Amino acid sequence: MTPGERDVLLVVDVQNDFTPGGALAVAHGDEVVPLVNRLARAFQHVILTQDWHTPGHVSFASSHAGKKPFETIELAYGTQVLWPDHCVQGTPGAEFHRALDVPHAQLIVRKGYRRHVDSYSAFCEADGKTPTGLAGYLRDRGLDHVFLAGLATDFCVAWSALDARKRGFRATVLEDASRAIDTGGSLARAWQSMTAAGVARSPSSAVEG
Ligand code: VGL
Ligand code: ZN
Repeated sequence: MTPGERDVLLVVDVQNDFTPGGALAVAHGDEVVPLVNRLARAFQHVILTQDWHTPGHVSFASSHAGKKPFETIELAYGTQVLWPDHCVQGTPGAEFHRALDVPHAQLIVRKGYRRHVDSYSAFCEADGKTPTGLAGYLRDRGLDHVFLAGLATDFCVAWSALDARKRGFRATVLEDASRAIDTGGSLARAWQSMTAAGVARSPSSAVEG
């Protein structure tokens, strides 16, 4: 397919902390960068997301006495996986990967910037009710098919794709342009939910241009 006027590429969290050497490195996370750069040139519309946490964020294991990264806790809004400190606002780890080359990106959606609420999804925070504004932005601009690439397949990519479907958008995950964290079976679960919700999966080579 050749991306058209109503198609948008959502590049999820291609940031230093999610790539090798980073605080929450996704295995082979840097390998998505050339694929994303190629894809982005094929799209008229590109949006980036940026994980953007406060110091002492509720999703950090270091904020909970006796807890280690990748353990979970129950919060008012549900189960929260605890992570190493990552993507703290204004730090080098929160910057986009240096090889990411998408100068024509039209919007950067920052998320997870409230200390007591996480946000994997680019559409809605983890409390399930606080919108980021992305759905309204897409509607206002007549964009109705979201193509997703980036990090990580089983968290921010999956949650964004599921929320896109909930809000009536088409959603396609470009599988080889994404990489997963895969903790506690999260990748298999993410694909189960995405398939059930009508999220399509496609190789990035299907996108021409
Ligand atoms: C992400 C865990 C914590 C992601 C963000 O980008 O998938 N994962 N924060
Ligand atoms: Zn995060």
